[in-house]
Amino acid sequence: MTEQKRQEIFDEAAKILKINDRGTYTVPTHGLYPFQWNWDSCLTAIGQSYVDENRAWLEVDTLFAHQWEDGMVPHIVFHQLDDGYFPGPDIWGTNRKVPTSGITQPPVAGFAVKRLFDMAKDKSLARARALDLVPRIDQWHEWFYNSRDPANTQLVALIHPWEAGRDNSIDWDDAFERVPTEGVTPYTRRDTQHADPAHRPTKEQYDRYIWLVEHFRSLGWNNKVLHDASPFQIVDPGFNAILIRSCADLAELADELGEADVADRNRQRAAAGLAAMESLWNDSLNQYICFDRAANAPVDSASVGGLLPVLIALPKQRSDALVERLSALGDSCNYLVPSHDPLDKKFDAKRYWRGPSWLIINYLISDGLRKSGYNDMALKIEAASLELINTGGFAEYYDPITGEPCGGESFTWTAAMVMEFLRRAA
Ligand code: 2M8
Repeated sequence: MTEQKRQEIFDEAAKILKINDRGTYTVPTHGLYPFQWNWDSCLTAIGQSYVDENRAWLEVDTLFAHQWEDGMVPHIVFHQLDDGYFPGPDIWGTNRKVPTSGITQPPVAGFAVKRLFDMAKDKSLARARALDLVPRIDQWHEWFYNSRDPANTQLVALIHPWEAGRDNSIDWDDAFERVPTEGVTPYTRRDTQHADPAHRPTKEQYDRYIWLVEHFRSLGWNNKVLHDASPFQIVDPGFNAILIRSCADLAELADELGEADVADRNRQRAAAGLAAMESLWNDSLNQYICFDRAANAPVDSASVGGLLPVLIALPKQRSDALVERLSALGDSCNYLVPSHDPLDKKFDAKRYWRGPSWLIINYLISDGLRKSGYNDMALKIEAASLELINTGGFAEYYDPITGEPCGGESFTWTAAMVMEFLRRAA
């Protein structure tokens, strides 16, 4: 790719961040997602720091201004009413001054804030902002182990697929059967008015998403009871890897800032989580897999969640195996990394998290690969990502076989990740 082309792509990415900027937070895309999403914002801040460091810190600050008293950081903050999205604040009923959802999302904040700090040109600004955020991220991490790991396994469970961020992954299919579809208050979906319904979750899946929301709402969003009361409890290796990596990064950052207690606590969490991750290894699929805690059974499903542990300091034998897996996936599609194995009969190339490639996932995976020295595979994934952008624009996700852009357009976190890919390719 020529220098001129790279500059054009960078400028386009910066334009998208600006278009979706609402002053103190950024929406994932106009129309389809009109509020602030948790992991979108943290990853977006990394892109924003290329153009305006102060604005990048503000993005994360705004999210943490809505942290719950118990430590949870909600998955959506409904800053302004907008009936273009369902389910809105009235369905969540969390009863907060600025309404939020009542569940969380992958905790990338520790990872992202460390990255913002490392990238910062204005070190005194970075120090001040990081010092303020570090204890709050630590509190969120503590919340996870208190609320989502009652038996002290050192692995946390999700209680709603939206928490994973991989909303309709094949990983949840069997466990989701236990979530009723009856008794849900009638509703009108809005997502299918913005995006192709064939690329979105099904009606049955939406019924179950909403059943869980109404169930948790009936329990007053009390995190002391939600985990045990949920028929859906999944231990996702991808989600746990993100938490472990964020704990490790927060520990390093806290050390640099002289916050020894935070550093120690998070180092311990990362070490314990890393050891526990081994229980999710599956020899026949040659990758990590989910564990269905409510059914007390492993989930035999080869999704990208099981590859995300490359983000953490795995034993070499495991990371070698995951690189082998990535290489095999590269043989069965044109654009790494598919969210599900294309050879599986349930693979669906265009349906959201059941097959398509997502650039945020590519970013996280290639970051982990580079950190542990697998540069060739990292380069392959970064090149595929830039090719997708070059031919398909800044989409929400892409068909990994044809490269066709799917879902929302002018997508914020896609743009932010591209800035990082361009830097690495420079
Ligand atoms: C998607 O999820 C939301 C619900 O949170 C939705 O479909 O309505 C997911 O891709 C999620 O990972 C992402 O954070 C969100 C906003 O981009 O959209």
